[in-house]
Amino acid sequence: MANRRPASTSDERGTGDELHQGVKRGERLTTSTGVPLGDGQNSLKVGDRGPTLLEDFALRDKIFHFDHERIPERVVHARGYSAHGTLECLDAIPDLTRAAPFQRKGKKTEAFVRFSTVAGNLGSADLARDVRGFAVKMYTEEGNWDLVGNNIPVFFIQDAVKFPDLVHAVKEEQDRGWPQAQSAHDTFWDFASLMPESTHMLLWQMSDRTIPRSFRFMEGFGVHTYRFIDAEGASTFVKFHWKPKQGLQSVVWNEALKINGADPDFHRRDLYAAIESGDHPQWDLGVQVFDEAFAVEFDFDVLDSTKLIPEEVLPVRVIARLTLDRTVDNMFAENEQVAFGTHNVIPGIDFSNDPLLQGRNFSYLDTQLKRLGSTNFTQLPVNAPRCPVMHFQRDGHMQTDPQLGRGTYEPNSLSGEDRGPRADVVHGYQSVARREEGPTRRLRAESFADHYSQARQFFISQTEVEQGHIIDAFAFELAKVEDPRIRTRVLGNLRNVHDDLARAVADKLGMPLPEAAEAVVATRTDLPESAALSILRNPPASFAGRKLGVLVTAGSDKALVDAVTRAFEDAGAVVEYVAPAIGPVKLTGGRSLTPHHAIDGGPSVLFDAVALLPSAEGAADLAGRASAQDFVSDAFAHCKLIGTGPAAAPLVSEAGVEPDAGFLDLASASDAEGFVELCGSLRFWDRDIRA
Ligand code: HDE
Repeated sequence: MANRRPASTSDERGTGDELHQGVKRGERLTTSTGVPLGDGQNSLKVGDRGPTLLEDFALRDKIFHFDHERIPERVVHARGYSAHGTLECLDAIPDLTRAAPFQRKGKKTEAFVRFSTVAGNLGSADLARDVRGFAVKMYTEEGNWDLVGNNIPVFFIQDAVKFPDLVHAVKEEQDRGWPQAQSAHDTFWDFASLMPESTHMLLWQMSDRTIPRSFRFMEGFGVHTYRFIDAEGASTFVKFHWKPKQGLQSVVWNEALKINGADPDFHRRDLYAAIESGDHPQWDLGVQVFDEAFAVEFDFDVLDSTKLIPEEVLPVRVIARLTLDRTVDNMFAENEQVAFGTHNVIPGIDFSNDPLLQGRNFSYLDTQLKRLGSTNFTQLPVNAPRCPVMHFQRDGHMQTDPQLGRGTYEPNSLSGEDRGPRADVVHGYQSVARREEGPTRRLRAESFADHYSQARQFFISQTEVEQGHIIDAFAFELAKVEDPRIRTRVLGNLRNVHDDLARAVADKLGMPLPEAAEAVVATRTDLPESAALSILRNPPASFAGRKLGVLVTAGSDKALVDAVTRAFEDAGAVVEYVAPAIGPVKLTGGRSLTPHHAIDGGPSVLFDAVALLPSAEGAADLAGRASAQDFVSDAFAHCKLIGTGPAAAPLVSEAGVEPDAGFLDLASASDAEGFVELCGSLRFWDRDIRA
């Protein structure tokens, strides 16, 4: 808004909507109480050079509000990114649950999703090796239902009482303030090594699941066993799964490190760009439903959040589809102020006795008060139910509902004949009627004691490439641990998972293999492989939704650039151009192309595959530049598919790279289709150069 001169007389200010100098009422700069300002650039001073007067209410109003702009960031999951969307029922299941979103095929429910990392603070980088939060709020006509999940189906601990310890261990160390957003330090591994129940989750955490290519390419899990309740009150157990229609994809660790430097907002930018371009990401919502008899028969306790139920044992039934189609308008109002809670369930959904879930049900409500400052956070637009709300909760900080009437208690005879809003025995929320008995004790059930069998199952279910990445990740993290006793303890635990794993990690650390740690249960069940646990055994159908980086220079072949662009865009991919400078690039035939990145700011880690289409002079120039050499050698080291135009050879050889079967000659426009096809496999893993 422009700086405006003071009005010289009150007559000149005008009336109605038109104000002095044409500023309309709605556009006037005002204080927070609506007083129009005559000068927004200068504080009120005595004379030309001060002092500034305390009387300046406009200055005080502005600074006062600014001073209080920040609210506490989330104690975990501080860094997140959100989007709006819709859940559509694909398969109605009224026989299993009376939950509103699943009563009718085609039924649509408004939804809001927040993805997050866990350990880093709000300003940390997106590609931290970390679990991702996958929290979904569904605004049903029977109230808000939150499914507050992660992208990993198990958790580190079995009892909520250990959560503060886990979080203290992984967050930056209190006596030094680092490391940020990393588990690669002594306190985390100290805790993990002393809590063997974390072993299964550690395997997931050290896998490529924790360095997803984007939020769009990861699964989500409710983790705990919940309950469905049908209209008659009968209940079954249920576990929730989100399966991305885009397929699964992760980056490699060396790439993650570089993405964090090149674009710390890589994941949020990706989600924003996809939605804004109309490529709306989708996830199928699936359920594993089982009864008491299955729970008793199953090898592990279904109340133990460090265990999963393999999909091969109990298939996932798809019941709905989530589509994200709208980005947030205001990060604070939506991403920061959204308040998720596992306690937000609706009729038809109930809890199990999972001790982790029971603890969460307290924590989420409690933490919102700390963050949002008032019990009235449910009135904020992003949290407000879309159905009528009737209760006698009154007042509180920042109450915005001008509640009317005399009777503020239930029942009361002053609110009309039906005595005000009353509980509905037939349609209202009913908890499962369950029988519980036993002495009150603080103990860990014996059925929770096997910490290694499923960790082993996870390891053997991975491809060789993925196993290699897990080994590298353990070695990377433990090499950052200063105290060798901690490393030894971790290796002792890993021996109980798989000797090949423990030995490979020990070798990489240059440490002897210790004795296996003493296990709570000596017998480990040898479970079969489960293909569903691997990313690479579940490849995407095509390159759609991925990004190709095309290196161009002045004099690049226009026909070839166009053909490659068209072929990839037709396949649903995004194409971005990288050039020596950000200014327009003249291709053959005189057409100008505007690059998306200058080579220094557009490294190949930002793309899923690359095409090198420089002109001969351009290639000779780029061959001498470190950024261009890195562009090629990184793409190679990260196993990317590389398309090479007729003049790219000097650049490739100067980058020290020997073309292999992951390269495709783009000799002419007709080769473009073949390259898209090849890129559908995403990586050329034969080249996997491990750390
Ligand atoms: Fe959370 N967790 N958590 N958590 N969690 C929070 O709530 C907590 C756990 C998860 O985008 C906090 O609003 C306890 C498992 C997500 O706003 C807090 C325990 C899973 C998010 C909290 C767990 C999660 C949170 C911090 C152990 C996967 C981000 C801010 C008993 C199923 C939600 C907040 C968002 C956030 C407590 C374990 C997922 C403190 C006590 C298991 C996705 O309430």
